[in-house]
Amino acid sequence: MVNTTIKTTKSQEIFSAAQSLMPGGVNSPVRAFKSVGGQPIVFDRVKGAYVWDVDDNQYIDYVGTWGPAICGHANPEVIAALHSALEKGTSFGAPCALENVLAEMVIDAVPSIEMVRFVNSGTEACMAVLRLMRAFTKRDKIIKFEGCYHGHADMFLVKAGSGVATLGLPDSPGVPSSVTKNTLTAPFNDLEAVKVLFEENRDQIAGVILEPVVGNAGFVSPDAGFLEGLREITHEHGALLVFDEVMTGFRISYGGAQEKFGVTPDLTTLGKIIGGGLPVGAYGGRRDIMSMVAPAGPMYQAGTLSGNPLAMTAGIKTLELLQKPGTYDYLEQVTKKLADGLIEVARETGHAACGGNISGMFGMFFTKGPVHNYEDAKASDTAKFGRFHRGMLEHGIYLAPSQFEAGFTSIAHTEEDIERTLQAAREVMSSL
Ligand code: HOZ
Repeated sequence: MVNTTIKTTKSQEIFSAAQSLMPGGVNSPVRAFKSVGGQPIVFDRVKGAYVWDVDDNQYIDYVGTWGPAICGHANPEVIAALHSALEKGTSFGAPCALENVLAEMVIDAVPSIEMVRFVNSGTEACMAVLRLMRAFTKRDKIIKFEGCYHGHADMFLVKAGSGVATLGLPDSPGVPSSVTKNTLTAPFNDLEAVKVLFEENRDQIAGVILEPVVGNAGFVSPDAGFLEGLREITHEHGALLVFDEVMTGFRISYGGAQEKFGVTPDLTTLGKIIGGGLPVGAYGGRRDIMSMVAPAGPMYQAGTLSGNPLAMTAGIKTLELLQKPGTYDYLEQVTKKLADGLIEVARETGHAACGGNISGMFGMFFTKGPVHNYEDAKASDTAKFGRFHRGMLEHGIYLAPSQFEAGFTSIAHTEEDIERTLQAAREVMSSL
């Protein structure tokens, strides 16, 4: 059933030509496959659970354009809605009714959000939320967690996950220490470390920001009591709790991690799914805090393409599709089958591995684990992951090209897709 001899001549030609046109041949570092070796495949088209490269090889996709494709790539209903919206124009730079519709959907779904501001990416949402945390509390310091990634803004590039972890980069040149001196870090799942930082920086910490389920250091779940503990500590110190739900929002449940775990932060950032595959981000939260944002209040943040009608349309249709009964049960069912199956295959073939899933988000590390934080994740055999990744690609399975990224499924993935994937994993792991 599996294709073990893919031809990727056109991909190679295009990627070689890209080298002199764009840094590393890409517009976002992880895509370059640097940490897994070999060359990336160049995509031609996507549909449902599948992607096709320019050489016409088909793959079962577990990246889902890094999360947004939860209803399957190029979902016909999303595409039809976009066709109609296109007829009315591509950008307004003025209020439009679609913004109200998506805002209401987000406010209804996400427990912490009473007001929302749409932006164009998760990075932008996190930059803005940081400014808001500081404006509201009149404090400068923040706490983030090692291996968590909140976009590429200067003040978050401290012990960051995603591409920074993938490439093993030290904190980026070009980021002045004067900017990061107020970014304190702690290991994920370590409440004691957070308490110590608050003690050492009394009345100076604006808040704590985290991915409530980490996706940018690979998939790492919060330990029981961790999110609740952060809620208590931040309350106690008059600081804000911010969930970066760019990955988890509308993915691990309709209301995100805060609904799943029953812990309500003060502010939340979103992206990916709420744009249905078009560029969107959002930040929102308590009305009293959001009322500080201009023009309601003095904290400035703006954007020409914010609330773009096409992005709003794709987001609205995607959320409508997700509201259908059974969506999240189905995502849990197929993703659990995949995540458990991968660990079982690793065990059968003699590889130390650990991993898991929550709804349509999953991960697997080549280490016996358990993985509670970035330090644990780094114990993973990344060279083995690279060989596994390449083998899976050759068997028609497209996985995130980094050990330090979560995987994503969609409602378009079938049980048969999962079985084919596990069969491929069995063949590849047997040969590692
Ligand atoms: N930073 C993204 C994943 N966490 C990768 C985005 C991309 O390469 O498209």
